[in-house]
Amino acid sequence: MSGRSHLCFLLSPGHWWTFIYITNPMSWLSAQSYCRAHYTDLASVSNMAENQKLDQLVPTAAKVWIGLFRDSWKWTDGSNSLFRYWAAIEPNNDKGNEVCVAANMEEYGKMEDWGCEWKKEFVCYTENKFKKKRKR
Ligand SMILES: [Ca+2]
Repeated sequence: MSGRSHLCFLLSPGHWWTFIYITNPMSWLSAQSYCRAHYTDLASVSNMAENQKLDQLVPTAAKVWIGLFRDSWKWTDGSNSLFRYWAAIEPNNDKGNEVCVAANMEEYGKMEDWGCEWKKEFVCYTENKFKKKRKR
């Protein structure tokens, strides 16, 4: 299908994680709704290894919504990861109105706060605890 691509990786033994890159630009809230309806949520990026997966998946010129937003910075999926990878001068809360976070792939996924109403491509995730496949 056009409009999306994805990348699966093993988070820990038996624990798969998939990032799904959605190329239809949406506001952060619409992107969150879309991810929750079709996958688990907007992507949480919890460490440099996951940031590198994001970097592998999303083309360099893109800025993509991820699951981080300001409420003293929280991940929308409830993850308590303290990983932050801010770009220089970010978060700057420009015009006092920047509550949602995009990863700037031109800067290897560094994070920038943005007004949530901007329409951007985004990355969802889904989580699969590995089930042993039985051969039939
Ligand atoms: Ca900013």
